[in-house]
Amino acid sequence: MREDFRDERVYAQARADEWLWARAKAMGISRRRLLGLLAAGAGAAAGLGQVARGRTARAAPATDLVVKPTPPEWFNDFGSNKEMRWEVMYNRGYEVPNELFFVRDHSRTARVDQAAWRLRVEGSGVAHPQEFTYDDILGLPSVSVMRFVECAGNGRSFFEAAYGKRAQGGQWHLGAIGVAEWTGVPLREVLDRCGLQRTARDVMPEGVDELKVRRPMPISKAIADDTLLVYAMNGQILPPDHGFPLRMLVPGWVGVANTKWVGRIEVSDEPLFSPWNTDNYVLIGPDYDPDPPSKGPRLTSQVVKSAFELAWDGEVTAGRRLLRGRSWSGQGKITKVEVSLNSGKTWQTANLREPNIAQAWVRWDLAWNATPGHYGLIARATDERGNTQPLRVPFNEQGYLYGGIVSHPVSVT
Ligand SMILES: Nc1nc2c(c(=O)[nH]1)N[C@H]1C(S)=C(S)[C@@H](COP(=O)(O)O)O[C@H]1N2
Ligand SMILES: [Mo]
Repeated sequence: MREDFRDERVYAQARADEWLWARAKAMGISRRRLLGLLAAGAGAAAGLGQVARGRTARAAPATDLVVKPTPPEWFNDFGSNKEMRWEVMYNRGYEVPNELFFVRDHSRTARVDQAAWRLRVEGSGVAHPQEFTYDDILGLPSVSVMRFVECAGNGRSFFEAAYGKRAQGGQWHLGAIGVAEWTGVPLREVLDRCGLQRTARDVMPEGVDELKVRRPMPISKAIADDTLLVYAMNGQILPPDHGFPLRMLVPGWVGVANTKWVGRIEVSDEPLFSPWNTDNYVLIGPDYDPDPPSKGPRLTSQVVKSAFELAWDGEVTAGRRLLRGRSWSGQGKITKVEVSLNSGKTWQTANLREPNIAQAWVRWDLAWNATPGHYGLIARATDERGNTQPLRVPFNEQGYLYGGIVSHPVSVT
């Protein structure tokens, strides 16, 4: 049977299985013996450095997939992906604390030994390929910026709400986003030290995770002032789940560009391709044309979105309430947020609170005299470039960039 590699889960599982076979082979374990080990249970296979899942073995407990605690009060659980529940942000500060930050792992969190780790920079676009140790990186000029990291699939479940047809992938609501203060070395500083050539065209950071996730970007984005190799998050050492020892920050762009656990960077005179810009993270659907070798337009910036700091389908007690939420855009600052308390019949303008940082988000609020009943609350933001949230967005098979307005169900009791 041919597997459908457009399905991210199938793709990831196939890659994980290949990795397991390769690893077993390297350890001199035959295919037959490996199957025996797997049949004997996940524990026996753990000696291979990982627990097999899916087709060949029982699912590993979800707790093995990420390192930090992810209690159900804070996160919706999608295996190796943990969606932040928006109610945890109610009336909180600007950034998302590291403990509450969503996690998106294509396979699982990589555990990296900082002493053995190296960053290798190579390819036709650099004159002097080089390796950097962790200390080398810490010794380079650094900056701190407040930015979001958001999964391209954030809001995916709303394709089903809009079209009655489910897009492939985790059915996120709106919690696959977080804002943090990221500290690190501008990627340009590292590339310059490797003799970046004027002919360089594409840059592809690669993770040391099981799947070696690697998502190319154009040189223009790679040398931007705020495109960073990050080693600290909200003033703490980068946690394992978020890419320790080093991750990319590619502001405003699709989450997958923010490669975690970076171990290698390829700089090339030629356009670069990987499954993460040919098969995945491209728009496939009736409104989009293929762009060979990619199956559709390759994703770059995130779109405008808004979320209420409220439980999904939650309850609010009647009375004078302050509705709160946040809006963001990959393309600039948010300039306006409108809220409808009656499913779009009438709109009011929300108060924006400082700070309002481009490619991060803005907090907003609106007084609400809540009377008992069921409500569909809608927020619609506009950014400084005039991008706003449409009624709905064209369907794409993998459910990316759902920036349409969303009706947030709430009961007032
Ligand atoms: N190496 C590697 N980098 C990765 C991923 C991954 O699975 N492996 N997931 C990407 C995706 S799809 C997203 S949305 C972000 C999520 O970052 P976070 O887990 O720190 O929130 O990391 C990106 N970087
Ligand atoms: Mo993502």
